Amino acid sequence: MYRSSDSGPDAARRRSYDDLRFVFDIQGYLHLRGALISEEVAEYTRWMEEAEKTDVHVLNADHPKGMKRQLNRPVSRVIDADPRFARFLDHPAVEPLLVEFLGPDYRHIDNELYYIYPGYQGGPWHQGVRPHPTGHVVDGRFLCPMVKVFYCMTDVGPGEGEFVAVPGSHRAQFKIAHRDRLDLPGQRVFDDVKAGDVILFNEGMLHTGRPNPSWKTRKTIIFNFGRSDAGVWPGYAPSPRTLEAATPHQREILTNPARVWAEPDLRPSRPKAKKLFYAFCSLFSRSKAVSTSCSPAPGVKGLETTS
Ligand SMILES: O=C(O)CCC(=O)C(=O)O
Repeated sequence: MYRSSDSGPDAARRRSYDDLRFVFDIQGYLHLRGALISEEVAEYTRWMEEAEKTDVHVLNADHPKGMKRQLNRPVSRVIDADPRFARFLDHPAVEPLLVEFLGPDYRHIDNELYYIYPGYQGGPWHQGVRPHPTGHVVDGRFLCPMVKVFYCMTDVGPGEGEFVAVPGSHRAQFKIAHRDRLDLPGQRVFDDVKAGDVILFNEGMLHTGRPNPSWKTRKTIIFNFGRSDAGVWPGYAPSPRTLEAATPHQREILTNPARVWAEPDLRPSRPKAKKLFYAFCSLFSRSKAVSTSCSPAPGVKGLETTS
């Protein structure tokens, strides 16, 4: 409900977009409920049933060593198993958000059909990239190095191998011991998911999958993205057949200038002029007045990217 007279579809669209950007910034993730319509869920479920039958050794016959870095639970490189899955590179439910968080020329890093089977013991807590003091917002713009998209293809309730994350940890200033821990303080367990929901998150956020003591399999189509300078994760370079079948825009997303993934160095650093200034100040560090005026400014003003 809004009090202002700023109404109409454009205003509503702008406001909901602003809301999503706000939430992604502070939480590090978005849970887009009902992002896929039921007809889509039914269609993609049929694609998945076919892709599950893929012989992953045949799929990777061109580069068997690449399989070392793949999960294949049940199929990594699912766009190569069935190029129709390239749809998830620029699905309209997420594309504008990827442009906002990664830039208009965002790139593919990896993709999977990812299942959490009954009996799964749970994974280790991890982050695909380091946290960043401002959550990768610099000068009012996102420069996230990695954003992952989960197209959730099954309902997920409590005790069904849920995805779990620590909202806000993409900007954590302190480390937390997370080895061998099932629960972390501040975590959010995604136990209210419906088939057709999309979860997308900043890979700087701590996350993992919980044990699955149920009889249900949690099924997700995962697509992972980076900025224009991102390379693919080893073992995930798309096949020529996939590139040929893709649309021109999808082909662009699949065309990484860098051959393999490397995290860009976004640690705060001082611009050169400031560095010289501080060096000059340190020469006179015995003078109280000078050393006080030279104390480094707090905050993020000195953030630079290496890309
Ligand atoms: O959904 C899950 O169980 C965790 C997946 C995950 O950690 C990842 O894709 O990085």
